[in-house]
Formats: sequence, C-alpha cells, structure tokens
Amino acid sequence: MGGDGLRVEIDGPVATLTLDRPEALNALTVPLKVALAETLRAIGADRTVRAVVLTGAGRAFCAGQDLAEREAPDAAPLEVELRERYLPIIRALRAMDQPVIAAINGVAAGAGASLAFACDLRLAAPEARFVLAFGRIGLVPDCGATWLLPRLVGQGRATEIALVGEPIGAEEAVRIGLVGRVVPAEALLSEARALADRLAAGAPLAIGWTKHAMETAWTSDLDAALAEEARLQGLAGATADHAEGLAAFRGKRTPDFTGS
Ligand code: T3D
Repeated sequence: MGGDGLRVEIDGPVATLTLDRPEALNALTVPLKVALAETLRAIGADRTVRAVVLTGAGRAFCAGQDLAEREAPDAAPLEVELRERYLPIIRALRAMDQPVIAAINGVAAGAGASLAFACDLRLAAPEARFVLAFGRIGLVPDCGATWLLPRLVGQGRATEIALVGEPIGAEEAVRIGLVGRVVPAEALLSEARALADRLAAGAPLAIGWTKHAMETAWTSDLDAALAEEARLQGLAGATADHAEGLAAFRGKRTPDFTGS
C-alpha cells in the first residue's frame, strides 16, 4: 500500500484489492479513489489476472465518500468529483473482462454500497449491511446505484431501498437477491478466494464475453440479445479454449484454459 488506502495483492491468477482505511470505515478519499480506478484499469489489461476480490479492512466494507474530506474548503463540486473520480471506478469495474467478487465484510454505505453493487458477485459476512446513506445527508443515489440496484433486486424493491434508506442486513440481502450467500466472517476471504480460483480456472475470453452479453442484454430487445449471443458464440467457438474444453470433455480431464 502506498499511503493511498488501497492494498493490492496479486497471488497467481487472483488479485485481491483491500480498501484499507479501517479507522474511517474505509471511506473513500481522493487518493484512494484515484488508486482504485488506476488499479482496476491496470488489472483489466493484465491477462495474467483472471479474477478479482474486492474487500474492506477492519469492520467495514466501505462507508462511501469520506465526509471529512468533503467538508474541506477545497473539495471539488459534487458533480465534478463524481465525473472525475467515482465514475472511472464504476466504469472500470463494469468494463473489465475478469469477474469481480465483492467480499462484503461489514457495512457498505453510500458509494461503498454502489461499489458492491457494481461487482459481478457478492459474498457477505453476517455483519454486512447495505445503507443507501445518500438520503440521510440530502443527496441522491449515485455511482450507478439507480442503474445497478434495480437490476439486482427489481425496480420496486430498489426504489424502496433508495427512498426509505432502511439498512439491508446480510440475510435479507440474500433473500432479495442482492448477495449470493452469507459466509461466516472468519471464512469470508477464503470462500471469496475459492470462488475466485474457480472462476480463474474458467475460459477467460468466454467469461469476459459472458459479462459483456449479460450487461448489454439489459438494454437491448430480445432480437438484439439473440444476435449478440450468436456473434459472441461465433467468437468463442473459434477459440483454442473451446477446442481445449471439448478435448478435456472427451478425455474426461480438467481443461487447461489459456485465454486464447
Ligand atoms: O464527493 C461526493 O461526496 C460525491 C459522492 C458521494 C457518494 C457517497 O458515498 S455519499 C454517502 C457518504 N457516506 C455516508 O453518509 C455514511 C456515513 N457513515 C455512516 O452513516 C455510519 O458511519 C455507518 C452507517 C457507515 C456505520 O455506522 P457505525 O455506527 O457502525 O460507525 P460510526 O461510529 O458511525 O463510524 C465509525 C468511525 O468511522 C467514526 O469515526 P470516529 O468517531 O471513530 O473517529 C466515523 O466518523 C467514521 N466514518 C464513518 N463513515 C465515514 C467516516 N468518516 C469519514 N467518512 C465517512 N463516510
């Protein structure tokens, strides 16, 4: 960690990014946001990394914008801060081909909740809770919350969460489809790592195209989604990894995907 509050560990094909400002519940400062966006972009371009885990140090996942920093006289206007510092993080998360797992160890509030929503998969400790804290401080949901949350839990539920702002606990998050499963706190990182390893053993090109197809299908009609699936299947079918998958099936062995 270089004093920016982000810890980056790359172990084999898995990168683990830890928001590491536990004294402020991993609230997002300018240096942390810049480091996170740059790291996500760099990892997105690194073919040796095949899965990413995002988590928080200490008792929180992320408390959103650092409110002390926001009160500083030289703080950028909100819209500028969002456009220049937050949106690159959300865009990088959504654009990267590798799957990103949020290991939500504690509270995820404001932009911290949006960060968790923007990941591809979510595992939560029993202590995790989601707080759409924006309304409490007179702000509107941002960092993709209005787009991401309805896709995860449906428009009605998302609107209720956004307007009422009642915290969503881990078990309820599972019940409404916001989180895949709850894992004991002491096992959260190892479970996230096991899931990351499993994804990292998959065919990277197909995984990236699957992410792309799942994302674009939401904003297209059925015909366009069918056409896009067919196009991507054409690409996937021509990969060495598809040939390897077939050979492994015939040989009753585990495939060794190379991302080609
Ligand atoms: O630039 C822009 O502003 C645009 C982008 C906006 C996006 C946003 O994220 S807006 C939403 C910002 N976040 C919040 O409003 C959440 C504020 N925090 C809370 O509501 C609560 O702390 C939590 C619900 C997250 C957790 O509550 P609790 O009771 O478990 O912890 P606590 O006692 O409130 O906090 C512990 C410490 O963390 C405390 O410091 P202290 O008193 O021990 O020295 C608290 O001040 C600090 N902390 C918590 N959240 C933040 C924070 N410090 C700075 N920024 C925070 N967001």
